Amino acid sequence: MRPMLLNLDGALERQPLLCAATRAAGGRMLCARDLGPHLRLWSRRAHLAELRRRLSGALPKDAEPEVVFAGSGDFHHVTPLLLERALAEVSEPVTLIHFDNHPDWARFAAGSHCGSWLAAAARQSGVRQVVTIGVTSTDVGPRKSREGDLSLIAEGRLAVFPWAAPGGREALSLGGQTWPAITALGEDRFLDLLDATVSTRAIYVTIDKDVLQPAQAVTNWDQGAASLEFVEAALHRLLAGRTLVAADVVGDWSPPDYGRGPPAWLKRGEALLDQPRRRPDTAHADAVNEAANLRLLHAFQEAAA
Ligand SMILES: [Mn+2]
Repeated sequence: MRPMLLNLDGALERQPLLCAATRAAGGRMLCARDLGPHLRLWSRRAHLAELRRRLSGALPKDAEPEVVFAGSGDFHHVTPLLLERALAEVSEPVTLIHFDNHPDWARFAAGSHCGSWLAAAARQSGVRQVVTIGVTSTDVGPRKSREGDLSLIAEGRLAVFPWAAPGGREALSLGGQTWPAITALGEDRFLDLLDATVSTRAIYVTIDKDVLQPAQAVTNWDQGAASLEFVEAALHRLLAGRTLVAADVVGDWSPPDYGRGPPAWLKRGEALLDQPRRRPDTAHADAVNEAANLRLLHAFQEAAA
């Protein structure tokens, strides 16, 4: 398992222990900070295409699976690119395991959005199903869920296990499907259910650290209630007897930089509406996130060994 640091916002270069662990495991940092403002929050296709070009040039894919750390959750829409790289190397169906406080299933026509990338990933050939784990956001509630691309559920491509279901219910019902809330079921029984739900031998894992409780990650988004111990236990359970084809991790807080011009104004407005207005202490955020990233890297390395 080779770590790769995709530096789009400076968050990862402020994590010296993660940088050292990456080098020690034969990985490296790809610096693309010039693309960061264009990609942040949402991106036109041209900038994603430029990132794809740089990834294939600078990080030639070999047989070893990679775990890519990509900085803020505002960049979660790089996951389809990273998944595409991984799928090119495998010839069997893959399940995408998605830890997140949000469903990331919104529809967005103008390119790709950090809240809209899920359908593009779910519909890549080679992906059999997507399993989203840990959502507490009201995005899955009765009113907001209408903004989502629920055809993924109708097509049997998506399962969503919320941490807690909207309105304090014990389960989430959407598009004719019902999934129990993790807190209602209990973590151990949930892991049994998760294991039974994932029907493929190969998995790709994407983790947005906003799924974690605020003591264990500092992100640009509203956060959930899962613990790192829960995520580690889920990875351990999923990877017993399965193959990890690759993984990515986002959710490192960084001060938003959208560049200049009209897209930046739109993004600033949108962030004001959608994101918490806290401005955490950068050194504290970096230290908390670095500790979480190191634990996740370790969990992936252990599973791949
Ligand atoms: Mn996300």
